[in-house]
Amino acid sequence: MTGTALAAAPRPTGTAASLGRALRTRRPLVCGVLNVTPDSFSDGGRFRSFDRALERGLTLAAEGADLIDVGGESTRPGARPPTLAEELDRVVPVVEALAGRVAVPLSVDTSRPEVMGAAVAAGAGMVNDVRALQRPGALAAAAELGVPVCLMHMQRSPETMQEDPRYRDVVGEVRAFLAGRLRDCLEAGIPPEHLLVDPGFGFGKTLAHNLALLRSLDALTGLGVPVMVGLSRKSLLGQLTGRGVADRLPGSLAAAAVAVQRGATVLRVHDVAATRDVLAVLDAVGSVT
Ligand code: 7PM
Repeated sequence: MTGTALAAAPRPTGTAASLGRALRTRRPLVCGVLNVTPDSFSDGGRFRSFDRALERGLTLAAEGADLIDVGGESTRPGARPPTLAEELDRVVPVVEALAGRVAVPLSVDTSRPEVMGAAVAAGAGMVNDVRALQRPGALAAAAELGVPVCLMHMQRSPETMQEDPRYRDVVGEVRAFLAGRLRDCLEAGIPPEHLLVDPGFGFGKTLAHNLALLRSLDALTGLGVPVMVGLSRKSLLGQLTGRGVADRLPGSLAAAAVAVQRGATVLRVHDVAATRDVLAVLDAVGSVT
């Protein structure tokens, strides 16, 4: 593969159909992370967090994101989950505003069927669910919406997932879980070309578990659908480098490069422009598999 091939790869525009096409090329895509969380400092409250999220989304688009993942639930270990009304209030206005302003497809990071429906109605073209559509009604909702879906592996729940995670065979267990969810999605009528899987780095995993999954990412590409990875700024990089979250860009870029060389198709990242540079270099030397 050459630099020309990357430049010539179809760039997704704002629809689920074109996102599906871009995914089928298996060229690596960069997904920008857009967290819409309440502003704890200002009593501007939800209006200020809306403004900040919109601005951040426009920046991610300008940096060349192929996809922007909008999420209103912090899955930080131990975080209090938002109510349904809070999550809708955070996510839907941002999706609606961005959909009207950028050509980049939007994904909604949620486990709630109501949020999936409202976000797709507001212009989102994909669902990213860290609970892999296991909440009641989520599988049926996603099937009905007809958009691509990313199924992520998590052991237990965000509240408890980092309390002594254990596996007999982490790669085998994550692969078997995702294979089972893929089967359920196909049975529910989601077409295979709309499905992605993600090992869920940091979600109920120790450093050793995360490294085993990254090393053996080919076990997941073997499932036959694109693999998404979220490694950007995660604590495994802090464990490896000793750095705080603000200083993890070099580690994040190294991890992204490894993931692409091991077959990842979607990189979920905070630093879109820097990640695009990594892809340009890998592609030029034929390291995009
Ligand atoms: C606090 C801790 C806030 C962790 C946010 C996070 C993934 C995801 C997230 C991922 C997919 C983050 C995570 N991570 N969706 N959502 N894969 N598919 O670091 O790895 O962004 S939230």
